[in-house]
Amino acid sequence: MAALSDIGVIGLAVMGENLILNMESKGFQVTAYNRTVDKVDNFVNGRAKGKNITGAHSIEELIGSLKSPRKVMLMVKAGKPVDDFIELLIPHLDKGDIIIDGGNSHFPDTERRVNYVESKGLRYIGTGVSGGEEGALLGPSIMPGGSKEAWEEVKPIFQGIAAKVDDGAPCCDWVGDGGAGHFVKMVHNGIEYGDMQLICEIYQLMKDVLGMNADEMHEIFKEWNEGELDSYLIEITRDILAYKEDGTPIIDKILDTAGQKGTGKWTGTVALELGIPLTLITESVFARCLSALKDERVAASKVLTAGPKPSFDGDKKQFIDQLRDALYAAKVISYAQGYQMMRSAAKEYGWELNYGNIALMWRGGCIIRSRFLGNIKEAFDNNPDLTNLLLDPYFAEKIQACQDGLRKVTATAMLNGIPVPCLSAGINYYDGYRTERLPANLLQAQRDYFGAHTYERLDQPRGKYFHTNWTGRGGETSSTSYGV
Ligand code: 2AM
Repeated sequence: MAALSDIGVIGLAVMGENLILNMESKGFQVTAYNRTVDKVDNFVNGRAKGKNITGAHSIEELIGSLKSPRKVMLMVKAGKPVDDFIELLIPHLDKGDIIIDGGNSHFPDTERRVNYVESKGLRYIGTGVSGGEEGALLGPSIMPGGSKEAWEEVKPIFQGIAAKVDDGAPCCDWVGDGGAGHFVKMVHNGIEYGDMQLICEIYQLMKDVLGMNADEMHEIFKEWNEGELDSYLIEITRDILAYKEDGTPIIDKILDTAGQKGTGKWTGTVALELGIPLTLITESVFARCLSALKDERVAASKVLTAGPKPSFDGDKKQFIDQLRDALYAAKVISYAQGYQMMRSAAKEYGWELNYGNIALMWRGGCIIRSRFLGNIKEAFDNNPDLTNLLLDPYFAEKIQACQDGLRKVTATAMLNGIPVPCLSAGINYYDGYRTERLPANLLQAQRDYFGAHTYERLDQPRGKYFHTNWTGRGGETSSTSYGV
């Protein structure tokens, strides 16, 4: 009889298969199962041939092949399939066994499943797995959360297969209770949306304002990737710009409508629910939505013809340096917003998040991997209670050095009629965050005028509320006193 397996994986789509092959290559024995059982045999006799991978043809066979405490990882479509498999697994599992969901589940679902599975005497982990198909095979970023006592059991496997950075540190650590792992994965995806849109805005400025061609832009991204912008997304942008089809850059032939699978939207929605100004990421989601209205945009371009035509008569080299600074500054702001949201969620959901470790988990293996995440890790390691990344001494100096570039680039874009929703969200946040006195005094006055919502005063202690009878008709009753 074959040795018992260290882990069972359900779901033989590419991500599942690649994770299994990764686990096996790190010395773990794995059992593979799939709803459509034919795929089990195809896999075992194909990519898994000759490896320490066992195929199971039923849930019973899968469960019977596992070492105790049993670990079963779901790599199936998010949503109902995860709940269905949990129901199928529960009757076969014993106290202390662990169900792991490695798919792209929304964190409230994971939060609910942790409670449910724990109520059955079992343990549950919901984990973000990032890095796409290649990451799954060679080393993804893994963000697990859920039943804390299960962590020691799965740690050797997860850290064994995760990407490693510089000093060999794995891009995987315990994130927190409940849905914390999938929450952090969701923020990761939102940040990915923001990073991508920022690069796209810079690209459009290079192309339409500076009139650069794909080869020229390729050279700039190549240079940037050797400096502090060094990251996977800059690297692939560099390579995309160099890619030719029949001698011409393929980028010039690709339709300008963006798709989305919804995880960026979740990030924006949750930010609104938490009341966090996650402006840059949210604009990046809307930018995709606007891009999708291709037919409307084509029609509008014939009607709304008033507006500047791009032109540039300044110092091109200087503007390219400003573009680099703008990209860096906006990226710092986007991450600052993402971290602010994680802090707020931790408070709301009672999670103890280690922000430095989160940066380390994203440092390698995933789409947003970058050199700069090493600096973010340092910032939170130096001060785990940092309120805002922009206030860390390193980043405060950096953002102040680069803000002028972001400002000039955004202004130039607007004067040239180039839409830059994310760059402008970045500079607006920077200026908003550092403004001691915003015009919300007027806003409070308006609210008090029409709704008797009251206001606090600069010349009185915080927490004391005042109402003015603005028109002489409203009386002295404030809304709090009549309970609206
Ligand atoms: P399948 O091969 O039987 O379709 C990615 O789609 C993975 O999720 C596949 O392993 C797929 O199984 C599984 N999957 C998709 N929908 C499912 C469902 N409703 N129930 C169970 N597994 C499902």
